[in-house]
Amino acid sequence: MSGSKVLSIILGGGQGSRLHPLTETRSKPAVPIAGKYRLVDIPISNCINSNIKQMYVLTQFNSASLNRHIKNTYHFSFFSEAFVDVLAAEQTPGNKGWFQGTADAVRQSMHHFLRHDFDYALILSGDQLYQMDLAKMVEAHKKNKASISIATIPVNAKDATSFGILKSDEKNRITSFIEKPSADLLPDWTSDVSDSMKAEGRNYLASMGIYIFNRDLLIKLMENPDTIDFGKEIIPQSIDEHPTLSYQYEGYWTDIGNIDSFFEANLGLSDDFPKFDLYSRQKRIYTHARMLPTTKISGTILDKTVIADGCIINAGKIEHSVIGVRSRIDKESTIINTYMMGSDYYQPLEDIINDNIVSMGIGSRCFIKNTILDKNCCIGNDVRINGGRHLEDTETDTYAIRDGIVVIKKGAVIPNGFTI
Ligand code: ADQ
Ligand code: ADP
Repeated sequence: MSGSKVLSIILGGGQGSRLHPLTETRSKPAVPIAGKYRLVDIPISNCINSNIKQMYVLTQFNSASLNRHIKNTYHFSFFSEAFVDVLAAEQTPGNKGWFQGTADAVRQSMHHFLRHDFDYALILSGDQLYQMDLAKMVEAHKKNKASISIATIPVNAKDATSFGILKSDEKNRITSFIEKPSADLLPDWTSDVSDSMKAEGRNYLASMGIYIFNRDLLIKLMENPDTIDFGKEIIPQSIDEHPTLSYQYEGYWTDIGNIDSFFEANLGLSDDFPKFDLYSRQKRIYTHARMLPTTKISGTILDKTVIADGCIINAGKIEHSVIGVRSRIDKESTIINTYMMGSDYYQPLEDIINDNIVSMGIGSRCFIKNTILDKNCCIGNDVRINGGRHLEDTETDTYAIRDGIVVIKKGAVIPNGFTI
């Protein structure tokens, strides 16, 4: 990548509410994942590991937790040009306020980008779990003299309808593209993929929503105010005119933009060999270094469980779960298939031993299954939450149910003996 300057633009989420209620009080990039990270740490870490160190995060609103997280985490040397800046949709005389779509978000922020001297704009999604060497993609873009590059991955027919699907020629130049084709159109969109991908039934080449644009072309394309989305307009309208490269990737990559996939991706980290490798030396994921004490566990049977720093665990059993920073779980409680995000702070001991206060964390003799507990939840004693497909989607002040997964809202207080 020597010699070329890359500016990274991370799309942090639109008005959509696919991660609701986790996005009720914070912007999407600030949603906590894997017990100690935030969603935005994934694309930022991929960039840092690829030696791309100038980043903007575009978000619909500027939440306090996102700003605090970025400020507390990404400290670059005073002498370096590196930065991570958050840009929220802003109302100016020239625009309507909210970003209308992905291309509109980039268009509305162009005046910030153009202050920088970059050759290529790298556009990344903020809600994907993957570890990719983005510098190799930039190299391929340059080598092939592409004007646009799209990272692509083979997917199966079931997934193909949720993505942009494309075909390319023998030189990997994209020849046709369709955004989220209906199932009846799929037979026309198969590609010649590798034998291992074929064996898994992954016969369709999907866009990963990761794009490289040459600077001048991006400026030109952003001049047309009628184009709102990359997938719906910019890409299909550009491929005939501007050489567009398919940069094929076959590693682990998953979209975590809704509650179901977010839940699965988090619990997947408790597998014996997780597909997403948090233990890699080369592909490290960065986050806020909190200086927390070690975790203390007593009398708990643990199976396939990931526990972050600073927890105090006296539970009876925890199985196939991810337990986040500063979590407290009391005696004889059973936790199964659950992602507990943890807490932002410790409560004073006098509050925890006061029977009249439902303390932060999980009380005694609880049963909690198929649940996401957002930060700072206070679950009383003898609470039973049995998530699963038998439950219908619903929402109250303290919890929501999405696809059978119970989501306890941030800071919710669930009284003793409550049952879901
Ligand atoms: P989708 O994921 O459906 O498809 P979209 O909803 O536009 O596309 O989101 C792309 C990314 O941009 C996400 O990270 C999202 O949070 C963010 N985003 C969306 N609207 C935004 C806005 N107004 N402001 C800031 N960020 C915003 C896209 C492509 C497909 C491709 C898939 C791969 O359109 O072709 O296959 O990504 O996941
Ligand atoms: P983290 O990255 O550790 O999740 P955040 O920046 O999101 O950190 O917020 C955690 C910080 O919030 C804590 O370090 C603490 O200083 C602060 N905090 C938030 N609410 C409270 C509270 N009610 N009492 C004390 N500290 C709080």
